[in-house]
Amino acid sequence: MNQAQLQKMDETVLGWLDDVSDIVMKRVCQRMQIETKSSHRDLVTNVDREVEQYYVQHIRTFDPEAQILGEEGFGDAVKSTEGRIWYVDPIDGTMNFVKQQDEFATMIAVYEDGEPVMAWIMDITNHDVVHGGPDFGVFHNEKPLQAPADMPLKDGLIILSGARLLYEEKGFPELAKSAIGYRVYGSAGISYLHVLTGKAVAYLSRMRPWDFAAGVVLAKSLGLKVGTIDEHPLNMLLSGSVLVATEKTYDDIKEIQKEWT
Ligand code: 2AM
Ligand code: CA
Ligand code: CA
Ligand code: CA
Repeated sequence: MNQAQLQKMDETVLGWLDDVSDIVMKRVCQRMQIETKSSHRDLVTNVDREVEQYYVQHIRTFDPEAQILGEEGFGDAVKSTEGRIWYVDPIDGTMNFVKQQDEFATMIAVYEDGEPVMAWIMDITNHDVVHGGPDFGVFHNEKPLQAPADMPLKDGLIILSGARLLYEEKGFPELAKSAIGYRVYGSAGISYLHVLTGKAVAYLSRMRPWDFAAGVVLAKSLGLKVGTIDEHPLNMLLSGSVLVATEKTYDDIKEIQKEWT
């Protein structure tokens, strides 16, 4: 896509994010319909569905040829990474949305033939957006975002998934102990924002494609390292234990991983 097309896409999606933040902040004050999915800790609300339907409807008009992979199932049954795919996570951190009413995000990413094009992550309560792509640059709201300092694990905060830290015997506790400190946010989007803006040196969690698609685009565009800690390389249609880190921290984590595999 050329610069003018990327610019138009960015402006359009930023407009959708304004609408979505209005919808969500209005709904936060109302009574929500809360249902469970795979377990009593896996929640979905009417707002998750409403926002995904908003995105799907607007994406279909803006980019009718593209496929849509959304968490709540209003998109397409995507079978291949060929062509353009929009990854949509309407509310990321639904548990935080329901219980804390802050620290949740909305995420969109566009890939073409499996390669990153553009992405947007918005901290909804703070109306704080990181957006951009490899051929566009990365912006924190209106300002260009510089690459975070290349800090080693011992000097930085690592963000981990709470479930894996608690239940996984190998690996995660060692990583938490090797960092200067560790954090658990309950939202992949919020976690990515911390790494992208240099507040943390790494984020590691097992996730589905709509959880990591936007974070991966923005991290790669900023020169952060992206990979997995499973035996499989990153697959844009499957779950993966996705690691985003500064270069030094990435190497530190791979070194520590040698001792647990
Ligand atoms: P979600 O809120 O969009 O589902 C912490 O729970 C992070 O892991 C969130 O980003 C959450 O995204 C994601 N996650 C992925 N699978 C989950 C599951 N089965 N239950 C709860 N959270 C999940
Ligand atoms: Ca969910
Ligand atoms: Ca998510
Ligand atoms: Ca979600």
